[in-house]
Amino acid sequence: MARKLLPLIRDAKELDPGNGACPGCGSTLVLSHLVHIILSAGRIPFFVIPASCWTINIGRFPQSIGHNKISFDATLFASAPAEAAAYADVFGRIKKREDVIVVAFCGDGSTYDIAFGGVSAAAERNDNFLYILNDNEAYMNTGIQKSGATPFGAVTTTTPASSPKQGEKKDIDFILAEHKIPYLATATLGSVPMLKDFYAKVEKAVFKKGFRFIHTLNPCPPGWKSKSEDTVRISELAVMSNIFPLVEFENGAWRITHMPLKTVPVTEYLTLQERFARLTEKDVAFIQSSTDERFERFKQLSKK
Ligand SMILES: Cc1ncc(C[n+]2csc(CCOP(=O)(O)OP(=O)(O)O)c2C)c(N)n1
Repeated sequence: MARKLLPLIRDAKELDPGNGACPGCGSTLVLSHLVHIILSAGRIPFFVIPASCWTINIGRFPQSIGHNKISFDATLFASAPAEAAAYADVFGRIKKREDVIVVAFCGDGSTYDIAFGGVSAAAERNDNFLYILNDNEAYMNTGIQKSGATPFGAVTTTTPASSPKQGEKKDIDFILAEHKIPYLATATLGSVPMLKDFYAKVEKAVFKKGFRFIHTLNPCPPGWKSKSEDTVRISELAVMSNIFPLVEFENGAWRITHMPLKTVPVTEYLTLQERFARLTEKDVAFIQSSTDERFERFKQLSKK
């Protein structure tokens, strides 16, 4: 992967300008680089995208983006994992198209809540496709409703300022690892080392078989009430504060893939997002301690 990384990154232009995504949308970066890595690896992606921002961003003719570089099927939430499995079977077993990789690109509302049973079933069957979780921590396309991925203390339209989200974010990484899947990783596009980390993980996942799951955390300026120009910085701070550790689960073992050179308090991440404006000091202390606890767990697991 060290080979020609910078030209690869520089040439990642699979999504044309003028697509339907909001300014500063973190998942645009992820999708663009994802397609680029897959094509550079000599594979053709076939996307399955359940109802979400990306069914709108990607397919509104005539502004549909990427021309013919992205083929996709827009599906219902609940059937997306089963449809991805079926496409993988048709391309692989029936048509012998080893060059095609099926990618399910699904939001957090879909993954954590509405299609959760289908995701679990596909993981348990070890269906042969790559699952990219586009986690922007709420149902964004329909107006910022709380999902199972919404973090403690965040304001959404269904957890308003008078009563921000009380429960914690569902821990999808550990839940899926418990399905004993061949590969799971986390990624977010902050600094260049984090981008490199993403490239290495996607490349690895492309060449593996079975159910591969990459959890990407993607800032959403309208939903997070953050500035568009802060998206990359927020992603970087998510990692530096250990709110979103960059890890990998492979052959039954956890590994931290990127240790921040400098750790920062969670407040640095939280204050760039107005959705957290209602947090009390006690809330921040709670977020800090649960963040530290979870990161310690990854550290212990990585040592094994
Ligand atoms: C069963 C069902 N319920 C609700 C909707 C309406 N709907 C369309 S997109 C969407 C939001 C999806 O949220 P998420 O999966 O987090 O993706 P994002 O919009 O954030 O990209 C909803 C609720 C739907 N299409 N189908």
